[in-house]
Amino acid sequence: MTVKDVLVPDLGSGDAVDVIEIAVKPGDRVEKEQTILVLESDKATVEVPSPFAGVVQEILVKIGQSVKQGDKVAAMETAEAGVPAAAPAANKADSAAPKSSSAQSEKAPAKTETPSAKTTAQPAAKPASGQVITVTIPDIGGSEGVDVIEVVVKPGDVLAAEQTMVVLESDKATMEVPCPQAGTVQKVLLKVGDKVSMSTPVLELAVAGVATTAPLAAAEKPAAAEKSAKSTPAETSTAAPKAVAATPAAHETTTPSAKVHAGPAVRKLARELGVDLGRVTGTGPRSRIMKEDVHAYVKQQLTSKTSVSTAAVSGSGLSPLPEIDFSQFGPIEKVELSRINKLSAANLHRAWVNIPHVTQFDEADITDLEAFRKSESDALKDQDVKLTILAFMVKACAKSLLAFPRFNSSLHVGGEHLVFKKYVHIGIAVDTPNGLVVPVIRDADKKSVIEIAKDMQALSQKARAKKLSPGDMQGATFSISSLGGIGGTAFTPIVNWPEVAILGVSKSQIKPVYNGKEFLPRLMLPLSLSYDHRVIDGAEAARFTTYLSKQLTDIRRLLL
Ligand code: CAO
Repeated sequence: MTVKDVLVPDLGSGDAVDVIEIAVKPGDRVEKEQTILVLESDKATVEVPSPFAGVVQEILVKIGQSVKQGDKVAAMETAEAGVPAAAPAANKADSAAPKSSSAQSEKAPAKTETPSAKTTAQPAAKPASGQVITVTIPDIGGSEGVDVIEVVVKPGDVLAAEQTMVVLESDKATMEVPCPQAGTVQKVLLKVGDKVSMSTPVLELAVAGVATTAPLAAAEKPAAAEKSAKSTPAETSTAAPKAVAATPAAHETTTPSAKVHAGPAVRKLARELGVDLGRVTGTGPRSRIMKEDVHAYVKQQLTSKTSVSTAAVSGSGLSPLPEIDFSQFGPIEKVELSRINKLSAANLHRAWVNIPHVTQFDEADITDLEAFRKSESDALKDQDVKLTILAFMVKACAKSLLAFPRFNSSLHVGGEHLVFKKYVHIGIAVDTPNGLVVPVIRDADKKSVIEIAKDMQALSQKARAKKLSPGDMQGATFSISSLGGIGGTAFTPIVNWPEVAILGVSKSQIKPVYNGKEFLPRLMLPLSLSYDHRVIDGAEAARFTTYLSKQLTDIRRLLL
């Protein structure tokens, strides 16, 4: 038995890389080729295999530590004799590595297939701007038939130099292949699952940038500068592999694959389980995704599927809220929600999630309206009619809807067209002990304020007596939610889909209003108009509330 050091193999660059995972611990018996640690640079993840079978004596590095070729990473007790000092393989390491007979500084085989940054670092020639070139796979350490696991570009994409085109994965390494120069992707020549080797074509690229006089390109092909990109004969350019020697530019890459930090084993596991690694949160160093993260993600998905199916609300792609046992904090009581509560919760949530809401606030001077209402109220009381501000509001809204028909429309679910309604039915939110209901005043534009007041009275009584029929609550084209009898200065009501707008009314207050000469006490009514911004733009909403406010300020306009 001898103790041998395991060294960092030739990684294709002299640059330091981080130790991100240590797969073994002292006392572990490892097989030859078994991964003992994982190294990662900005662009490549490399698993370092043990060059021999044996028992781990000591781990000489820590997670997060930077290491370079030749650094000692572990001490192993091994019975193997005559172990080759250096791996054959990947790059130039084999020829350079001395064979150690003392076996005190064995070099781990560089079976990483890491693309060598020493090779083909530049395209053979600098083609002219607009010229179409074929970008190929660079030297990937002599590996053949390496799997394409991600293609992160598509025709039409404008690539910066060094931007990742594809991600390759062998048994032991994952590597991103960057585009050697900026340009526009004309055609992608490979797909996920293809097997590639050095020189396999990746894509056709219309080269961007200032035309170059690159002599090599010009010598090989006729100058392409005057030709259109399409007629330019394709040239070949080889991408420099993004191995451990990532250039600074590569740090700025924002392609999806660049966001996924995971080793080959994790990627394999994800593929087996059908997990999109882009959705998994990595808990390893530099947010690297570990096997446990993939397992945790799968577990969470399975759990959330169960709770979503039993939830009252439809899925929105958001993760569901977790259930909390409040009894752990103090005494509690559970009260079952009414059917109306549950229905309105689902409807409100659906509208809130699906409709981009904006709320426009305004005030209407209702001093004269209120004086008139009071003057008429007593006489109407004898006829059992309660003339409320809300009855005037409904009438003023009906008139405004005729003037602004978009507010009386619905958006087709496919978003292709608007449905303009030639009727004006206004829903009134009524607060009942059982929850919120919205009965509808039909043809409000054709009714007098007194008729509207009578309808409202009848409907709110029916609502509170739980006697509303489904027909009483259907077909509204616009809604009003009045909290004015209760209080508040403004609020943001939720659009009652399939309507596109809703008016919130808050409590009127006497305020000092300047008329250009003096401040006068005026009764001001706060208005909050929420609308579906897909259908109504802000200017139109401001015009609507201004118009409505004018109707309320001088109710003679309602007669026009
Ligand atoms: N400013 C000041 N006072 C107001 C007012 C306003 N904007 N609106 C109503 N009032 C007054 C009324 O004049 C009335 O006073 P009097 O009793 O002295 O005449 C008092 O407030 C109560 O009014 P009301 O509620 O009986 O009548 P209404 O026409 O204003 O409203 C109804 C009817 C059914 C809409 C109302 O009772 C109701 O249920 N409102 C709640 C709606 C709701 O919950 N909306 C929220 C939906 S989103 O969760």
